[in-house]
Amino acid sequence: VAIPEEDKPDADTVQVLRDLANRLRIHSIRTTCALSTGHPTSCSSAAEIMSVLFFYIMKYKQEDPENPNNDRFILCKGHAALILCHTWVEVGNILSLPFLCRSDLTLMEDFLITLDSRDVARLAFVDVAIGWYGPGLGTACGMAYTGKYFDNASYRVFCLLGDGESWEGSVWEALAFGSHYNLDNLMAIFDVNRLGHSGVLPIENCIEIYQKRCEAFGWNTYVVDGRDVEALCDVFWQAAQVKNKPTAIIAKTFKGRGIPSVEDTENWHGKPMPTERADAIIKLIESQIETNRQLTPKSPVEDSPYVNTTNVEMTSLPVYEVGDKVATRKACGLALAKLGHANDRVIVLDGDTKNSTFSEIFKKEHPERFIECFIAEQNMVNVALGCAIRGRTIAFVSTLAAFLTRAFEQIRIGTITESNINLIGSNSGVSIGEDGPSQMALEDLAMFRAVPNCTVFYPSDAVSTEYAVFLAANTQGLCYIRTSRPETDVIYSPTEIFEIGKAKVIRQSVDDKVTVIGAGVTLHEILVAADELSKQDTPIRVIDLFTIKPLDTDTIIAHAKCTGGRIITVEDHHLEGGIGEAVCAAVSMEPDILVHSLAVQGVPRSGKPSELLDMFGISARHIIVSVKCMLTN
Ligand SMILES: Cc1ncc(C[n+]2csc(CCOP(=O)(O)OP(=O)(O)O)c2C)c(N)n1
Ligand SMILES: *[C@@H]1O[C@H](CO)[C@@H](O)[C@H](O)[C@H]1NC(C)=O
Ligand SMILES: *[C@@H]1O[C@H](CO)[C@@H](O)[C@H](O)[C@H]1NC(C)=O
Ligand SMILES: *[C@@H]1O[C@H](CO)[C@@H](O)[C@H](O)[C@H]1NC(C)=O
Ligand SMILES: CC(=O)N[C@H]1CO[C@H](CO)[C@@H](O)[C@@H]1O
Repeated sequence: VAIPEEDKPDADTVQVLRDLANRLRIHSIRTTCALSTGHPTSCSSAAEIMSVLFFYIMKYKQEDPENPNNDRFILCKGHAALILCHTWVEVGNILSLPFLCRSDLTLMEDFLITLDSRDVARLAFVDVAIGWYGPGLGTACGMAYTGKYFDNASYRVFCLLGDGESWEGSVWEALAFGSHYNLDNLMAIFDVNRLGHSGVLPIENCIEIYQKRCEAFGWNTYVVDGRDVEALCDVFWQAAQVKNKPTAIIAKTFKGRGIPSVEDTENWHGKPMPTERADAIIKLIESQIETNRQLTPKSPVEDSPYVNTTNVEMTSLPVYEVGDKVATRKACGLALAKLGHANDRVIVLDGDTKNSTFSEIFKKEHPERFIECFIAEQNMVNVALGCAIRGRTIAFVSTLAAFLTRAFEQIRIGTITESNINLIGSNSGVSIGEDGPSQMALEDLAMFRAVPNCTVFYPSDAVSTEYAVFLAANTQGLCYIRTSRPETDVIYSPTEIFEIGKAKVIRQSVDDKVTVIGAGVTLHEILVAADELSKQDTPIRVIDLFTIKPLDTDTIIAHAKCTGGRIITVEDHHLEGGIGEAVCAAVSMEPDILVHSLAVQGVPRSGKPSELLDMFGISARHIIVSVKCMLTN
């Protein structure tokens, strides 16, 4: 289909778009020179793409970058951050970039970060932090999925990737996802400038090869000369007519475009132009500018619904009775389904494990809010980040805890973006039994504890699991909920009050000799040990942590002091980075407290859950021995 005359940019507009691109080039060269750092050549290759997108294609309110009706833009190739900032200067939203100093720019280019944590203006037009290449397209998929299926709104999602970046596997996971879910509101633009950081990329500028690959992944595709603003306007118009398929635009570009003896040559990644040459370069580019006109972006269609994702209330108490036998993974699935009734923006993503994590219960009750992400965990976390951006949804990601480790980088990025997603890892530890060591998450607590501001829940029964799910939904920032496979006793009454950072003391007497701390399956081993020890006149105090981070240091120290300073921790996790080390760190300033930790050491094996708890030293029998040992030494 040919683009109708009325949608074609007239000759004047074409020239203004070219001029805007050149102005963006000049700004990028100037700023990077002034700061002696930055990526002017990465900016330069994308200048026409940026001017066409922001001044001819995208629909948004220039005075309100976070407006829910706006088209979204994700700069996957985050090192070109400066061109995005200068585009917004040209858009007129920010007058200049007065706050930029050298370290700000380095930080911004590395992370495309929201700068508010450093007491400078927040870049309201940046939705997601991207300095690690690869996650942008999956995040864009999440935003597009939300736009199409949850918001049912007209806004579209544009994302700009580097060709070097496209060697990341997560880009291909996202391509598979985007076409499977017919995300026709999603446009990926590949800036194929032939060069990466340290050299020439494998398929150079054979844009047809990129095109075939994207087509094979089910995308509608175009190849285009990325310097030609009319051609770019044309393919973006074509793409907007296509239903049920996302579009990939493969743009042949030149790194350092417009800069003599730098354009398309190696060794210029991340280097400002030499100051003695900068003026001449800028003059040359300026000589191609013919107008001083601005263009006003088109207004968005205002059809994005108002959403409220705050203060989700538990409308009825948990239905369990003390003594019921329920696996926490199942209680988690049931709690998600209940949460979904309390707020219609709750969504759940799973990676083909829904009948193990029991997220299938949520799916059954809220099929339109369940996203099957298949076996692509990195992409699943990226999609969830995208769904949660701008507070559009309350997103829960569930899979086996072991499989979340492969999405660790995506999880880290979540904290930089101040993302608000919740991760559920089920089937943790050796207590999964027969499935064997590859499926046993024994390092997940270490991983999530290391993430800044991540709240780590490790509930021990069905009631506390339900409270954990509701607390996570109402907690800003990343949350992790660790659940277990075995069926265990319900130990709490439905009216018990749970708070983040508050442990429960569940056995207590004046004669207690040792404080024993656990969570999840080990708590039940501790209770068995406590019964046996109390028959033998050695009562112990038992603490259920509920959250591993933040850790209830006050409760731990206070109770340890009542039991002669003796603490034993028991966990279905490796020693390194787990509950034992968290407790040791918490009591490290207390000279009279001694901690002994029981944890899974070495590589486990397949077996019956109870056999494995015993084999790896975290069963009731081992707890009894440890208590006695500690008292005789
Ligand atoms: C995951 C990851 N690996 C490596 C890097 C280091 N790095 C930064 S930019 C870059 C080259 C990017 O090339 P390309 O995607 O083609 O972008 P452009 O040429 O437009 O700068 C590399 C390797 C990174 N930022 N993230
Ligand atoms: C969002 O919904 C909650 C729960 O119904 C309510 O308490 C809160 O006031 C609402 N927030 C806004 C901004 O409407
Ligand atoms: C999930 O489904 C698979 C295949 O049907 C089955 O083998 C497995 O036992 C199921 N798991 C659960 C927990 O129901
Ligand atoms: C982390 O949490 C602290 C305390 O709640 C808060 O002050 C800080 O802003 C948070 N940091 C980030 C990056 O969210
Ligand atoms: C903007 C948008 O996508 N609107 C859609 C909302 O849902 C109805 C019914 O499925 C569609 O017909 C609209 O096109």
